[in-house]
Order: sequence, then structure tokens, then C-alpha cells
Amino acid sequence: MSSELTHITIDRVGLQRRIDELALISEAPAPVVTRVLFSEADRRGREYVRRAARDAGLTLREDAVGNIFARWVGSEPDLPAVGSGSHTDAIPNAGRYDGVVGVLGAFEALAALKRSGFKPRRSLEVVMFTAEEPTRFGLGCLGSRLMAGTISVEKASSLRDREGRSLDELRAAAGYSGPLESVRLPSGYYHSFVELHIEQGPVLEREGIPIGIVGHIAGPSSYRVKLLGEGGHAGAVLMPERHDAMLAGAEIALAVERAAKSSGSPDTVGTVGVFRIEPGAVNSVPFRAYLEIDLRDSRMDTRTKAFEEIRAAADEVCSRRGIHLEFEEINADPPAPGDQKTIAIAEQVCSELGLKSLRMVSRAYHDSLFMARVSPTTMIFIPCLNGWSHRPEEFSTIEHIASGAEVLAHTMARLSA
Ligand code: HGY
Ligand code: MN
Ligand code: MN
Repeated sequence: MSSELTHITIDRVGLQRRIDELALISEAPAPVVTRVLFSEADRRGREYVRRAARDAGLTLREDAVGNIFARWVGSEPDLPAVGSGSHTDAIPNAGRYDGVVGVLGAFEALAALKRSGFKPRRSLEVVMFTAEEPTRFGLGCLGSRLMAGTISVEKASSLRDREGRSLDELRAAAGYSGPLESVRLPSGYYHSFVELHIEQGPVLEREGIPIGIVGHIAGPSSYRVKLLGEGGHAGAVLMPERHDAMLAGAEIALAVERAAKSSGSPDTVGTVGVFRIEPGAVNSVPFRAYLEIDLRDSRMDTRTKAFEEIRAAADEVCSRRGIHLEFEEINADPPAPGDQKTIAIAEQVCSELGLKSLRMVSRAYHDSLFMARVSPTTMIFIPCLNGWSHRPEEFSTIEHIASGAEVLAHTMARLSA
């Protein structure tokens, strides 16, 4: 493995321009970015990604669920490749950097290596993963779960969006067909995998450190809760007679907060990001409520403890209030450790580039959580303004983005040797 770094130059102007151009492909007016899986904006975004990959001189293929693979074939093409990549789908009211930095930044990393005259032995490949965000079907990382084989084809095929449309129906409308079984990667497909991403937290910016190297990705879980009480006239139904589904949901949401705060782990986070009530009239007692709970932790024991407390609270609240309860798990994934050898290479690259790096936990989940199941994996983080993400004010400077792309380029070059 070469110890010295061949000099490469990241095209900052071009990379920033591509990030800004992609940001304009959105279901919402700028500066808001929204690109929900298989929406018209997502499909236009995919077209943009294909063009950017070709401009970077990469060979494209797409699989049956819409994962896009952009490959630089190495001198020994049959060897397991070195992978990178991220996502370009975006939740409603999002920013322009989440995921995008890891796709367009990886294209630029490979283009910069090409311009430097580097010749990879192992092929280098950038993936734009389908459906990293859970917005469409309530389940995140659908493309990487299918690639890693951590979700059954039956479960994937059973997914429905809020309008009742199936994965098969929507992927076909977006031009994807073929058996979902074919998405699964052959064993040993990647030699290693390194994803570039904004931190989506405040640590790097606060510490003034330009690069984070992820040693551990927290394990996400999510649940849907359906509550059925009794409705009625807000003036006529007296308080002792009520079975108010919204108040039951409110108590459950507070139980989520309580359980996360008292788990014993600083990394336990609980969120009720979806809370719908019916009929939604000011003078009508809510008879129905629907919640989605997001519960994560870097440790399984404290996440399990928090979950059990939330589950028990839901039973207690609903029996006390006379509410019918349905509590369903959407996903419950274990945390993933980063690969020590891959981490060491990335950290070595940082020190040779004179970039301070920090070993970190990723509290957000990423496709790397599932790539870590099938390949030695780590992530490269760059700072983002105030740690903001999943909001239009999300921001990272082109200097940080370029440093991240440069570390990615050299790390992939070393891994491909
Ligand atoms: O929710 C997450 O952690 C990721 O940004 N989808
Ligand atoms: Mn996200
Ligand atoms: Mn992301």
C-alpha cells in the first residue's frame, strides 16, 4: 500500500455547482429540498445523478429497486471493489447536503483521482442508494437493506405508502423491474465501503475539527401506534365519559421522552415525528390517533430498556383511558461497528493531509449501517452549521466538503491498491 499521497485537486467550484443544481430539483421551492422516493422530483434527481456520474467518467448500472451504481473499472476487475456512496432522496423540508455530499462528493473524489493519473487495481464504485429516507414507506435504507439481505423480499413487497401504493407499483412506474431477489449483493462484492456524509450533529464544528471518522453507527428502531377511542361533540361529551385518542397519544409521546431520558445511556434518543388525529375539528373529541416513534441508541441494552418502558406505558395509558391500541414494530436494527482496518487507513490519510480527525459515533443512521453487514465499512464526517440537518438551513462549507472528498479519494485509492 503506497504510503505517500499522490497530489489530487478537488474541483470545488464544479462540486458546489452540482450540489446547488441538484438542490433545485425539489418538490418544494428553494431553499427547501424535498425529494421523496419515486416522486417526480426524485426521478429528475436520478437523471441528474446519472449525468454527473457520466461526467465523472464512470460506468452506470441500476438494479431492480433503483440503486444506481457508478463504477471505475480497475486493472483487476474481478477483485471485490472498493465502494462508496450515499443517497439523494430527501425528506420534506430538508436541506441540500444530507446524502448529496456522499454521492456528488464521491463522484468528484473519483474524478480527481482520474485527473491525477491514478490507476486503481480494485474497481472503485459509488452507489446512489434508493430510499435511504423512510418518508415513502416508513422504512429507511430500503435499497441497502435489500443489497445486504437484511429485509426479506416478502416484507419489502408488502410495503405500502400512505395512498396504499406498493413498492412494486411505484418502482415499475419509475422504470425499475426485475425480481427484488436480484438486488442482493453477491457475498464479498465489496472489499470495503466508505461513505462521506455531513455529521448531522454539532460536535465537529464545536471542536473545530474538519473530519470525523465513524467508529460506530447507532441502531435505529421505529414503531407505528394506532389508537382508537370514542369521538363526539366537544361541548356535549363530559370529561369523565371521554375516550380521547389524542390525549392517549400525547401521554405515549411523553412516555417516549421519559424513557429516552432515563435509559442510562446518553445516546438513547426518542422522537414522535408523526402524530395524526381524526377528525381534526376543533369542536370534536379526537376518536383516532396515529403516531410513529423513532427510538435509537448506540447500545442495544439501553434501547431495549427504553422500548420496554414505552410499550408498558402504552398499555397502561390505553387501558386507563379505554382506548384500543395497536403497537407495531417497523424496524429494529442493531448498531454497527466500523471496521478497524478501514478506519485506520482513513485516519492515516487525514494525518498525512494534515487534517485533524475525531473518532465518532453516528447517531443518524445511514446506508453504511447495512453495508457494514456485508463489507468492512466506515464513514467520513464533515462539519455542518450548528449540526443542523433535515431542515433547509442545513449547510456545510465547500472547504469542508472538499476536504471530505479529498480524504475519501485517498482512502479509496489506498483500499484499491
Ligand atoms: O434518520 C436518519 O438518521 C437518516 O437521516 N435517514
Ligand atoms: Mn437524512
Ligand atoms: Mn443521510
